[in-house]
Amino acid sequence: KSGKAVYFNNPMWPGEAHSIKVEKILYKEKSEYQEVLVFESSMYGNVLVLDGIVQLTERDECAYQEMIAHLPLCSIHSPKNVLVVGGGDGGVLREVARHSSVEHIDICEIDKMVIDVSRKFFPQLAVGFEDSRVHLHVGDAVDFLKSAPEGKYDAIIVDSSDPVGPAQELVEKPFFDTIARALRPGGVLCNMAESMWLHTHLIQDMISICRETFKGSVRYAWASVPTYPSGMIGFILCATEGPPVDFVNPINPIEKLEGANEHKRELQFYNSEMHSAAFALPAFLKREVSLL
Ligand code: AAT
Repeated sequence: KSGKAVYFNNPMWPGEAHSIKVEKILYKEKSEYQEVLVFESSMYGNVLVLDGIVQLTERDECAYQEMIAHLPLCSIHSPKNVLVVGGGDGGVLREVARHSSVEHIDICEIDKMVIDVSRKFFPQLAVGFEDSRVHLHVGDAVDFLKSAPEGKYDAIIVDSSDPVGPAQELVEKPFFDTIARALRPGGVLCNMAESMWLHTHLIQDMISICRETFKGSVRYAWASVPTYPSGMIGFILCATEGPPVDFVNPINPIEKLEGANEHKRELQFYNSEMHSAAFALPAFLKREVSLL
């Protein structure tokens, strides 16, 4: 009884719930920040759930991790310094590591339990931590970015949870200010940005904050991810003032990157066609968030 009430009352999608059949609960603990649950499903492999919200499944994680990493990294020439915010499962690191131009990858994840659980139950994501370019920082990304050196990063990828728990501040203006400061001129941000069906207002707010903060281009892209609310997820892409960035037409196409597709596992979802197509938006969204 109470379980149902919890899932249908999530303020991010009131009155809605998506169900995935549980074969076996593999792990359930309260960390300092959230409830961490891993279960084996019948159709989607192992599933990671934080505070009752699906963060990833083995079956469809490829769509989210590949898009959030390659949309920004294929939009600039030879990215070298990259920061991942959140992403404690390691999946985004695995994707960033395909780019041989990258020399240094910082990751700032708040919850060590997510990292430990991923190492145990999601080895094909946690493999991302094994790359020698990766430097792990366990802590709040808000603090990490406040003290990050100015202009250090070519790209920042915000792979964070929904803004109801520890990720609350990650959708607010002061956080975006620290990101813009930490990026080099012409550097890029790719930020997880919810569902256009459920969160038009949140997307609108994030886009107006980003337009104020980043003086280069600001665009919205999306991809199909069946186990996320409404079956899709969006991304906001922003560039700081500097060499102009055309997000829609990748200047650093993955197909030309040496070894990117042989790197331990083949790409499952991302290619240059998916990249450009991701920026095509439905009429209602263009109108409501006044996107070009
Ligand atoms: N890779 C896909 C999964 C995620 S995980 C998001 C991560 O962000 C979690 O591990 C969470 O602990 C971390 N996080 C949350 N707040 C902070 C913070 N303030 N600083 C650093 N890390 C943080 C994303 C799934 C998207 C789900 C969409 N519905």
